[in-house]
Amino acid sequence: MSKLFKRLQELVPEWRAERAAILKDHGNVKLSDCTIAQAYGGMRGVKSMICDTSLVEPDKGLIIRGYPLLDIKDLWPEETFYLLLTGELPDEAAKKDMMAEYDKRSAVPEYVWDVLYAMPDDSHPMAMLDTAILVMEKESVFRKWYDKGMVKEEYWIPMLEDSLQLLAKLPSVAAGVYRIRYKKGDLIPYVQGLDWGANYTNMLGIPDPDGGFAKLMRLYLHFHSDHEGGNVSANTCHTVGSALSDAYYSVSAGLNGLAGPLHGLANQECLSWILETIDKFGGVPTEQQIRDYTFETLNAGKVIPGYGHAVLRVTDPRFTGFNQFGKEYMPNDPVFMTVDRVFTVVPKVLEEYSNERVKAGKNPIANFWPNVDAGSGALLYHYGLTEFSYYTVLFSVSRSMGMLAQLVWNRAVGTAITRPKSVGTKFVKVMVSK
Ligand code: NMX
Ligand code: MLT
Repeated sequence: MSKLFKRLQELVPEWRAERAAILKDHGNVKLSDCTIAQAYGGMRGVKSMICDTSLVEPDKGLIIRGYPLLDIKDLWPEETFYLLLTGELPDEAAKKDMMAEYDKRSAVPEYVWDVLYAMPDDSHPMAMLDTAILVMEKESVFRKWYDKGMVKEEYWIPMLEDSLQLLAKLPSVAAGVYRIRYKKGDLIPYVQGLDWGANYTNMLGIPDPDGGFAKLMRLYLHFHSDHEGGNVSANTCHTVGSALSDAYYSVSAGLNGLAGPLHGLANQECLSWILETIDKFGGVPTEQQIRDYTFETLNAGKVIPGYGHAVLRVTDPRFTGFNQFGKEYMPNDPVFMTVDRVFTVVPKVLEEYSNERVKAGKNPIANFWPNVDAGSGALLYHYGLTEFSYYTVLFSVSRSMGMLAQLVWNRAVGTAITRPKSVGTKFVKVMVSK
């Protein structure tokens, strides 16, 4: 029995008792109102779900189980998952135990490779990853237990097993997607005893003589792991899971949302935009050139990828952490230098542009600052991962930790099936006429 499982066995009854007491004593307390603008506007800011794994404060950014991200930036992803689930930082023994739990479950069924090799050569890597996850659904322990019959209190146990199974295989599957999609040769096997991040790096097959890429990978996997419950991927996974669909269905669904350009695909768009500017100006662009190109992009009706956020109103600490990494390990890399210079220019341009939009009767841009996607691509590019249409797969491997931790937690506390009430335009018109 894993240390994680044992600890959860102790914690789950406490969480249930806490939830029951809150509901019994304060169930009628109002958390939020919802205006018509919010209903039309993606429910922005409406507090209508509970998520304990992490919190995003508009003026601070990601806080995982009470720890601001940059205070725990050196955690390895194995530790992140333990923290997300239990709310506690694992000691060295628990970290090693997590690695052993992944090792035990790392073998990828052969049929996954058959399916991936059979996909069209020009499939998007995200479509490949999501298909690979979905095709493994038949392995679900949750579904088997459910079909046999289990009590609600047990739901989290097979959900945890499915989560560990999936997480243990994801680095191999994601690296396989890379090697198959970009025709890099044979698959590279998983190495028992090597950590999750280094294993993933190794299986991509990109030379890493000084271990710098593995270091970046651990940071990357940790930073993207969770962003509270309302983001598109987590929220989708949550909704699908609330119907008691198993982890394979739920995570695959969540990742289909991550594949959108306003969400996780922004990281590929970002690097593409940065490389375009370098190409256009024949090297690291000047501030004036970046300013001109930013306006050109906006005037063409496009968004500046990597900037703005639905919740954040400051620079994303994940961007700050990646920027610090770049300054330490690749200060003279032209792609990194461009990202850094863009950071000094784009927020001011977005502010000016937003003011013009308001004068023209449009919505302001709510946040001018970089989000997680603005800088990560330059770091990956530096280490030789240059196929940027692959970048959202890396985000996915990491985000699966948050989605799965939320699924286990929700099944542990008995969260109900999601079913908000929708209203029609007629209803709105009647409301406003009163
Ligand atoms: N460039 C140009 N316009 C923008 C930008 C931007 N970076 N950010 C927001 N706007 C526009 C937005 O399109 C909207 O216009 P309209 O009313 O005409 O539809 C207006 O400003 C108001 O939007 P906001 O309230 O500021 O932002 P919202 O919460 O709706 O959306 C994002 C948040 C993140 C979707 C938006 O800022 C965006 O599209 N950013 C660029 C894409 C990106 O970086 N996405 C990655 C987010 C992080 N992640 O990994 O998921
Ligand atoms: C995320 O990491 O999910 C993004 O920053 C988007 C969000 O939080 O809405």
